[in-house]
Amino acid sequence: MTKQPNDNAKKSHSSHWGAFSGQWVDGKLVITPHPIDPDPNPIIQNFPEALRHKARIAKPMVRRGWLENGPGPDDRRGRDAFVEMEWDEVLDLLAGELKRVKDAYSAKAIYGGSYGWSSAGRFHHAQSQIHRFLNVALGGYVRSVNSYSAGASTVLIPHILGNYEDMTRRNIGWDEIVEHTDIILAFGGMNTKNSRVAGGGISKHTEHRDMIALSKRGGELVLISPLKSDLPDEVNQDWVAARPGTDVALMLGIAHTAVMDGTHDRAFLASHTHGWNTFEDYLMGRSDGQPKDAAWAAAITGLTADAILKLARRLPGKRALFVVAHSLQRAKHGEQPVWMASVLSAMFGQSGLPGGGFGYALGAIANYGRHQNAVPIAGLPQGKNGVSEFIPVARVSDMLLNPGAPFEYNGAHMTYPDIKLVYWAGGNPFHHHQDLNRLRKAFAQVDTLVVHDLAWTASARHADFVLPCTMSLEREDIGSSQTDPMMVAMHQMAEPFGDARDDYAIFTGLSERLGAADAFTEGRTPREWLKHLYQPTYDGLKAKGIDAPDFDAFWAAGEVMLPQLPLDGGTLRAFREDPEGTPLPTTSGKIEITSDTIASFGYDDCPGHPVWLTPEDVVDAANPLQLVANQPASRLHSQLDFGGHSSAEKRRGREVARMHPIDADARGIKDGDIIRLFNQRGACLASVVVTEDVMAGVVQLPTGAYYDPEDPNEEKPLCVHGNPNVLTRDTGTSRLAQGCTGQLTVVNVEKFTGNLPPIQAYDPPVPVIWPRPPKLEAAE
Ligand SMILES: Nc1nc2c(c(=O)[nH]1)N[C@H]1C(S)=C(S)[C@@H](COP(=O)(O)OP(=O)(O)OC[C@H]3O[C@@H](n4cnc5c(=O)[nH]c(N)nc54)[C@H](O)[C@@H]3O)O[C@H]1N2
Ligand SMILES: Nc1nc2c(c(=O)[nH]1)N[C@H]1C(S)=C(S)[C@@H](COP(=O)(O)OP(=O)(O)OC[C@H]3O[C@@H](n4cnc5c(=O)[nH]c(N)nc54)[C@H](O)[C@@H]3O)O[C@H]1N2
Ligand SMILES: [Mo]
Repeated sequence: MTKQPNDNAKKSHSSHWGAFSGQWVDGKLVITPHPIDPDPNPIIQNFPEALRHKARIAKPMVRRGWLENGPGPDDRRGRDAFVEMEWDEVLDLLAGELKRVKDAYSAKAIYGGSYGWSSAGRFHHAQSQIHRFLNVALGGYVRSVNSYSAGASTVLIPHILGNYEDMTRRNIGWDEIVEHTDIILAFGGMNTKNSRVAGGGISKHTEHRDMIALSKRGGELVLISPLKSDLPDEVNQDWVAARPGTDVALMLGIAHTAVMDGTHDRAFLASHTHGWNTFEDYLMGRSDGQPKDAAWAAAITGLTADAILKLARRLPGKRALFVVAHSLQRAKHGEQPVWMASVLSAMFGQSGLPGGGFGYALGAIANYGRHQNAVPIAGLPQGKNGVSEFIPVARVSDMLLNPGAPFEYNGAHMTYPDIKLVYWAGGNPFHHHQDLNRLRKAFAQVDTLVVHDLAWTASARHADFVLPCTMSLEREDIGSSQTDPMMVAMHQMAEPFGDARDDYAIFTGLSERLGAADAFTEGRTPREWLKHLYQPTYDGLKAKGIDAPDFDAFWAAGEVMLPQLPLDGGTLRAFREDPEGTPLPTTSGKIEITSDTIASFGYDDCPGHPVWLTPEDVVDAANPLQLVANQPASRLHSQLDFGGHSSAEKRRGREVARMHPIDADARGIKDGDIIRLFNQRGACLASVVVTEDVMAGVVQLPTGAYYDPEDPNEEKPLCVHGNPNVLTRDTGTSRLAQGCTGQLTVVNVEKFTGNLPPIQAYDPPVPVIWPRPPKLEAAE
């Protein structure tokens, strides 16, 4: 293994932000994007400063209250002191606690959902590591299903169209869009700050180029979003600023107009869809007395009826693509816009056509709309989970606060398990979860909370065991994704920070103590695992007659290109071409405009066809502004928030909120001020940019600034840094999917005039001595 961080060689690496190389020049790490990337992500520039930042965790730590009182509920989590430990001592202690919980309650008392993006890399992928460890060494864990990204659509799409991966990864491709599409209605936009990010890393960021090519050919892009920046300026001539959360009303208004004009494709609806008539009765107001016409939609969306009519009349006869960003469904009743966009796509006869139809989440992440690899890429095998209990991922606080309580999910009646130990590696719940003051209460309930991270996130600060792990730059790995042709040898370019260890080494140490070392490691070193994981790709290349490099040659070259499959439109195109011969895997075998299965669940918050439902959060005198809490441009979620690029994008050390001049003027707020955003759940500070690029009535604050409570002893402390999840509501999308709803809520905003509290989120806790030195004890 290359061990000298300063050997000055240029080394290949990969991240969720793309492929790059790193080189030490005069004691500084210089990061250069891979030359084949036409639109590199500046987020990779967070690495150099992050590598040795004070926010890194240097040594294992255990919470003092846990040492004093042993495991058990404790509301001091997040405001307690920490005690430093050596690895052997801390691993002995933690292995003992894992065994205690397993023996006393079984593995059903361990929550190992551990949601989070971790770092790129097939082997050190923290989610795979933790799940393998819990399965192999403890017999399993309570898991989580679905994601914060696509909580509603992952459950809905199989009911209405078919397999989620197939519909989102094989249905629509950028190459076909550039060639065929006439008009895109982009609900939530296609912001390249988002599409330059991908699970596993994409080597060529081509979305910007492709949108420009489409536009040059005469393709129209219509942005429907509260933020003008959600489409690149060059292609953004048509900004439709509908009120956030009202897209379904707009879509219904378009659908109503098409029916009135007779421009909908009745033949396609008859041959390829199920349940049009029931839906049409609702659309035309025959079942509820309210036609969903343009005037009705105008009152809800804040657009004019004329604008809605005009938009609807731009679609007939065109190759039309309806794109719905993840964000629309990360909100109350998030199932509805996804379902309704699929209905629009069928009404205009576009489903399954090249470059037409329904493009779910296209442009939200670089993995969508691309070619699939033609050879396999391996992941770390996770073993078998002996526990069958699970929760929809965003119900974590509900679970911890209400053990044994009933809840509904996708037609099932379930109960929350009774969790004693929570184990997190590779995620930051204090980034991703809603209503953080409620999450603090939830984490106070458990016996023991374990966190592996590379930095002092608020999740680490709330843990009982804090175990420092390496950054990907400090270890070797293979970078690859199913939708990218370049496999990257991720070379090590720095020594581990402090006493940090790889997650693999930490889990190996615990496995040894739990008598499962051989089962966990299979006798392989990390380098041997990389060779093992490379093998299926190598075999796949060989089987195609490609002169594939063996592992050593791949490692020396730094990369290998993989062949890819042509775009074929997946099962939806096959269904379009032959609806009888290749039916969709839905209940009816067709596109479900009405789902008899969903109707049979009897959910008022997700009935049998798409409907407009009033959101839970509506503006009122107390909370007059809608908050859009979207993805940050300057980092991935909370990752490396302390890095150079992320820090440079802040103002006065705070995350930047944006609001319209009308709303700012009404509150005496000026560009550059510090504002306080607040509602009944919490409050945070942010700096503010005043701009007409945000629609009036909306304040936007991206996620990801490390949660930084001014006084953690308070029940609802002020976050001085700008984490919007102190404000968001912890509620599921509906009883169907129970997905995350973090994107939207309502708040009030005022100018902050007090003394600006310092940022403390990156200061590592000062360890205390424990037990107290014998000298002091004797003096008592
Ligand atoms: N309000 C609101 N909230 C949201 C969203 C929203 O739109 N609005 N979006 C949601 C979405 S879509 C998502 S996907 C989630 C994302 O939520 P998360 O995925 O939890 O966020 P990250 O900041 O990526 O967390 C990854 C953590 O893993 C750590 N890490 C990195 N590499 C390693 C490693 O090798 N080992 C270990 N042990 N740790 C490592 C990082 O330091 C970081 O703390 O947030 C959700 N939350
Ligand atoms: N730079 C960067 N890129 C990322 C990520 C990141 O953290 N940083 N995270 C990645 C992940 S995990 C995911 S899941 C994707 C997330 O993909 P998305 O969830 O689609 O991304 P967001 O930026 O949260 O939202 C996109 C836009 O939707 C708009 N919007 C919000 N509410 C509404 C609404 O009700 N109606 C309409 N029409 N528009 C609305 C907002 O203006 C917002 O900018 O992004 C990925 N890309
Ligand atoms: Mo996500």
